[in-house]
Amino acid sequence: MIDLHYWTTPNGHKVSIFLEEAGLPYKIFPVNIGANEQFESDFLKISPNNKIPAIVDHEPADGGQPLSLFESGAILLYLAEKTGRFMATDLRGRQETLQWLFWQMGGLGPMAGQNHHFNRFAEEKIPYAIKRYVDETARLYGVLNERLADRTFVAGEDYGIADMAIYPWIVPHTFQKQNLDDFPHLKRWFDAVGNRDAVKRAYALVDKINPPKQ
Ligand SMILES: N[C@@H](CCC(=O)N[C@@H](CS)C(=O)NCC(=O)O)C(=O)O
Repeated sequence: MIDLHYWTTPNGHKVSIFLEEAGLPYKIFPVNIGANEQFESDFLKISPNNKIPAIVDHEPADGGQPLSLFESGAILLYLAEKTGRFMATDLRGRQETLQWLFWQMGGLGPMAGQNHHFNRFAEEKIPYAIKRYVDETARLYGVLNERLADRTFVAGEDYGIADMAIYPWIVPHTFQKQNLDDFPHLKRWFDAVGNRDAVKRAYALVDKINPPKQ
């Protein structure tokens, strides 16, 4: 059994998508980041950077004590290695996945996150900051669009953890002031990933855990 410390945000969705895709048994422990639950001492023991997602694997492959992990990229990699799924194991295929996983973790996630912050959440609307992050998000969408011009999924012909890491950061594209019609290859991929049953199940958790306020 895997404990998933989760909230209904892009980084949270990455891990729920993996767990649904792999059919691994898991239990959700909601961490309401809007209510500052990420700062509670029990959670900090698992996730010292006070952010979701985090997991605890009660059946690690070494048969030892439960293993806890934070950082969504590290979690996806761990789960791919644990299950032997959703990442190529040959030298070159593995590097394709890792590059794009790290591209998401170091580029798309942080830049789109700042885009959300300055566009939506900041009380003071700072035109310079909004433009900087909207433009950078557009640049990254362009890079991804090119990448998807001649392959089905981000790492190649097989769907995997790079797709799972990136998809949740494209879902709020309207928020990020991006139009998917400007990125046709990305749009084709986005629709294909969004139509997967496991992805739909992962997103259905939102209504259960953090339903939109009426
Ligand atoms: N690099 C981290 C980022 C995680 C992250 O930013 N989580 C956000 C929600 S998407 C969070 O928990 N924020 C709470 C806070 O910053 O206090 C990862 O990918 O796991």
